[in-house]
Amino acid sequence: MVGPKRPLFVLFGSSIVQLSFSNGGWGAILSDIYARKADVISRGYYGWNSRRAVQVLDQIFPKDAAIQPSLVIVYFGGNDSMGPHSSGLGPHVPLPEYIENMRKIAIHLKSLSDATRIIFLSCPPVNEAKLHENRSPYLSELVRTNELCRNYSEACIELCKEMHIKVVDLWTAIQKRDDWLTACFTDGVHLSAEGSKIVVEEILKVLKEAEWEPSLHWKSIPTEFAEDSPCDLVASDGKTTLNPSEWTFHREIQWD
Ligand SMILES: *[C@@H]1O[C@H](CO)[C@@H](O)[C@H](O)[C@H]1NC(C)=O
Ligand SMILES: *[C@H]1O[C@H](CO)[C@@H](O)[C@H](O)[C@H]1NC(C)=O
Repeated sequence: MVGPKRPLFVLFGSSIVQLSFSNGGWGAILSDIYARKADVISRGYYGWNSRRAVQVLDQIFPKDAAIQPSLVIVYFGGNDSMGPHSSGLGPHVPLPEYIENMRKIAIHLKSLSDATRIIFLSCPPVNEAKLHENRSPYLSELVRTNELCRNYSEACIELCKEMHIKVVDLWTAIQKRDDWLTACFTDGVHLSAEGSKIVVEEILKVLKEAEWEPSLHWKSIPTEFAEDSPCDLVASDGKTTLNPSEWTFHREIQWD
């Protein structure tokens, strides 16, 4: 642990979470936006489905932890939605089980503390042609279609409505861009920096609009050690100092 205490944000999910600190990913962007405000940490597991997530929920989010997360952003579904393999092995999770697993995750997270907020991300689309092109000689054929992604996305959104959980409809959000097929992925599945920007925009929109008390939107969270100091840079008047603690002009995008 390091001090002072800041709100803890946890990103929990499969590869779209694990890779979110790579290549201008959405985890890295959130971490930058919340610099000096909240600690954004990743519990992302490449290749995981919701079944594996449920098996380790108590280890990742112990109920008796001294500090509970203020926000958990959850993403599972891409791997679950892959078609079943004839051997019974592989990441496929049938839709009804996926919904029950996501429900278990939500119930567990809600039980951590009254102040733990949750956002689910639904399954994003895939570029089917690109996936086909990238077929790996090391893997059995994977059945992955955009229609399957949509069905898992819709089921996730439905569950969130029922459980009053905030949700980002990634399947729809990504496809709003005309060039989504080429712009939003690195390999047809995983998000490029452009795809990640959409994820960030959607998450910030939820955080801004949520009626949560206290608000978790970045502009509402105090900046650590933001007081003026005689050690700050001296202004051109030669008498005062300039406090840089709230500066954001280094960012390529001025996030709202
Ligand atoms: C997706 O859901 C629709 C409507 O429930 C269903 O008719 C369709 O078969 C599903 N698609 C796949 C690929 O499972
Ligand atoms: C699912 O897992 C496989 C590896 O097992 C990975 O290649 C794929 O990108 C993952 N997809 C998502 C959307 O998490």
